[in-house]
Amino acid sequence: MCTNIRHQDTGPTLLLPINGIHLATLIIYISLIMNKNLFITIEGIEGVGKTTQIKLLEAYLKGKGISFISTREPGGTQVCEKIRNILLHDEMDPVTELMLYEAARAEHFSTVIEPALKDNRTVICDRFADASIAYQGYGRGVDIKLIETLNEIATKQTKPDLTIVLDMDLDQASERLRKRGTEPDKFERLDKEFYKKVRKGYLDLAVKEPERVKIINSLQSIEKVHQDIVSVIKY
Ligand code: ATM
Repeated sequence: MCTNIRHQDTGPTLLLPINGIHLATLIIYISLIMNKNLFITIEGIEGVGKTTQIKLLEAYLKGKGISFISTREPGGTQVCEKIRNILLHDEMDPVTELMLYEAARAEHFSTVIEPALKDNRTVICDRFADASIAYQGYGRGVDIKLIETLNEIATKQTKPDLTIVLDMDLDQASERLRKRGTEPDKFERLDKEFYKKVRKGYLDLAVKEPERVKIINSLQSIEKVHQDIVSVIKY
């Protein structure tokens, strides 16, 4: 688990009260906010509006002057983008598929995510380890314990500080995908039953880890979904 709040030496204590709050307390509070880096992952089934919400979140963090990187899985490096291309277009055995996701994750985590977190930057990651639980575990039926073990290896036992699951009814999500009208990859060709299981995977994760995994109803307006995301981030 990465540390959310980095302590900073705030210098000599000032004891001037402003509206009942000591100036020293105020300074510490502001410096804590300014130094708080978070590891945030965004999840959900296809068609829930992840891309739009990630763009809005990036603009929000930029507006706040927060140092961040935005990346994705599978992907985020040249090697991982090559693995992504195989994963999204070729059919394969579910365990092979899992291992390719985990290989990409190990590479991405150690070369992109971990250095950014060590550099005290916030990381927004479009999908991460929970996607393997939801898609390969719930969706494809691969043993969850095996996935958890491989996730721990690939992420050096790091969990996001916050995972936002954008959630909506399957019919609405597939209607959005249909309207998008782009060439479907192998996941977009999968049937409704598969996505029902994946969605359940995400909902179960939120029950299991309610502090970390937050479900946000993405059937609401784009602006309301964004506000809900900001309200759980608490920057
Ligand atoms: P995006 O289209 O959100 O970038 O994700 C690519 C696909 O990879 C996505 N497909 N759908 N739907 C989910 C899938 N995926 C997994 O199956 N397991 C994983 O561990 C990850 C990170 C993604």
